[in-house]
Amino acid sequence: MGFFDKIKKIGIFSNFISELDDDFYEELEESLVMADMGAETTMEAVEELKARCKAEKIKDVEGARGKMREILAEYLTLGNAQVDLSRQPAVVLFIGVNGVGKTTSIGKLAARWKGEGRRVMVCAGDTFRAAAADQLTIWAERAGVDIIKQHEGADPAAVVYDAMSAAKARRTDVVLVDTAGRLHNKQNLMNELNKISRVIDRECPDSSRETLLVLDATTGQNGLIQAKQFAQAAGITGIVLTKLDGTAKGGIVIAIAKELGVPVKFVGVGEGVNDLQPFDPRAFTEALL
Ligand SMILES: Nc1nc2c(ncn2[C@@H]2O[C@H](COP(=O)(O)OP(=O)(O)OP(=O)(O)O)[C@@H](O)[C@H]2O)c(=O)[nH]1
Ligand SMILES: [Mg+2]
Repeated sequence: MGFFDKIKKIGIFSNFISELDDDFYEELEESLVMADMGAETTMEAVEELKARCKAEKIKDVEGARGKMREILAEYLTLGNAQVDLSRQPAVVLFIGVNGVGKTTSIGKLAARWKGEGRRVMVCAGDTFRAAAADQLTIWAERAGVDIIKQHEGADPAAVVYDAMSAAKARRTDVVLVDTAGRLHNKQNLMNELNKISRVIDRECPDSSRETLLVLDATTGQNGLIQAKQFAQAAGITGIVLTKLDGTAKGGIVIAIAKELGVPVKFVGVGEGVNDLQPFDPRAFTEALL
């Protein structure tokens, strides 16, 4: 069963009484918190809904449902949802804690962009474990894209340097950079990312840049905490929310988008190469409500 089907099953609005009374708003709040939207975001959204229903004299559940979708869609469209690949070689850096799906998402996106006719390269910036480069190599071969890697334990910034040089020489359109998974409170995160950033600035000063934070949707509210800490340390331009196939609680997307003002750019809905989709706020809120 796909994520949207699961979410539909929650049917936030389905068993509601027909009047917009206190019970209605209470039950709505409960449902949104259950869907992982977070207490704070839920309360703000429901207050906003009350205000709009009052101002626009909406008195029925159907009308309220439409308004709620409108409010959540507004939260989800803060910031630019597109990935900027306009100035080549565009560089897209993937960061996030262990096991969230960074390498897998890179593999899927490399295949997608290659399929769109772009010249794609992946860069094995996770030098922490030898297996990391092996895993990325398999994805690169599958997608038919270039890979730049070094030995285990190499300086990630040195691998990125190699990738930038190769990308310029080969006229690559986009370089996807993998990084080692790490806890958001590790001190060296900022140092390492800064070093990588300086290499890119020096080698490819005119390139488009994105830093995508990869989050596992099944971690719920903890994802919001991770997102806040990474945002402070690294300046993220977008979120990739993975493993939505494993949860019916995608409301965390709304909490993150609203609280950080950072758009969700892609969602992962499975382990296969085609299981990564551009995030569609309208389809999402319609499925949720
Ligand atoms: N069901 C499902 N599984 C996913 C998705 N994305 C990734 N995975 C799985 O999650 C596991 C970890 O994925 P990786 O890509 O290795 O994660 P990572 O962030 O690179 O991990 P580290 O390099 O160890 O930090 C793998 O088994 C993936 O197949 C998704 O959208 N849905
Ligand atoms: Mg990895």
